[in-house]
Amino acid sequence: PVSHEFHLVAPDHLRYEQPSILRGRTDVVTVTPWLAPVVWEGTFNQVLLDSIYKPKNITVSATVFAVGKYIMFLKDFLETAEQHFFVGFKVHIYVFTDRPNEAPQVRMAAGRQLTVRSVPSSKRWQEISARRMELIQTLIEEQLPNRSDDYVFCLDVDSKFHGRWGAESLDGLVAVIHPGYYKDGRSRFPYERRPASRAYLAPGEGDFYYCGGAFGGLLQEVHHLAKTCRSNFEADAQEGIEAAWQEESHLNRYMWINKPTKVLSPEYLWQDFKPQNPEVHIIRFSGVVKNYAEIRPN
Ligand code: UD2
Repeated sequence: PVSHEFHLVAPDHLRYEQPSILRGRTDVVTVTPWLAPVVWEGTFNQVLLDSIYKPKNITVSATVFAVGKYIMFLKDFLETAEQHFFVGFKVHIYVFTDRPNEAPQVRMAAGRQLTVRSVPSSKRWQEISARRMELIQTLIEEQLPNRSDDYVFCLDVDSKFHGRWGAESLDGLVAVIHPGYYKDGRSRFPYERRPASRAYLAPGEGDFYYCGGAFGGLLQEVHHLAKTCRSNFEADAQEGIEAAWQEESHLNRYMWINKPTKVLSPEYLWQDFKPQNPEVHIIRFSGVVKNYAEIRPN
């Protein structure tokens, strides 16, 4: 089958507002220096995008981990995903948990399915968070059909959807700007700063600080990312080193070398404790406030 990734076909009957190359968002940057779009509200037409992507009959998968007490976040995550995440598309959500019996029963709309997979528990939260890369890698190898135009997003469970997250986010390799650092200079980014780690970024390196809590893209792209981050993480561990922010540090290193083809603004991962900034016109997905001492195993 021919990949339709770069072949956007719109129905010719569709009428929508005339695009302009003179007017648009002026308060934010909407393209990176390597010419990847940065997705902000007001930069895309959702009706147009839906009518381009729906006929392609793609499946959008999502992975979410709910290990230990994090199972308590799963119900809200799944229920709000029903309301906002790729509504009208074929969606397959894979939940990884050590408590499959406690997974909530959530009614999924037609065309949407949920698969719960068992994973071992862990005593260290760092390990749970970091092992996700390994499980994402094997999921893509073993479970996801080899379809060159399907997508997967990997998302933190301690979060909820509040607004549309749809076809505008689709691309080869998709990273999300972390809401905590997007106004800072790169010297303040919490990259791994020890040269001994494979996640190391030197002063003067790095484009943005991307979050570990949301990333995605085409299956083969995410597979390459997960495999690379996993092997670098494990090689570091062999040498007794754990990157400052575990897999998030390795992801940031990866995205420095492998530039994302689309960048999602912090609309796509906000944090509930932060007041909404004026350039953020809509919060689509946001981390809930949590008490680390209560929910983490250590
Ligand atoms: C940040 C990142 C997170 C990860 C982490 C570094 C964002 C918003 N969050 O968040 O993605 O990169 O730093 O390690 O970018 N989990 C469990 N059970 C546990 C602990 C974690 O299931 O006991 C899973 C769960 O899906 C959770 C994810 O791992 O959403 C990340 O852990 P976190 O939310 O505790 O990490 P946090 O908030 O420090």
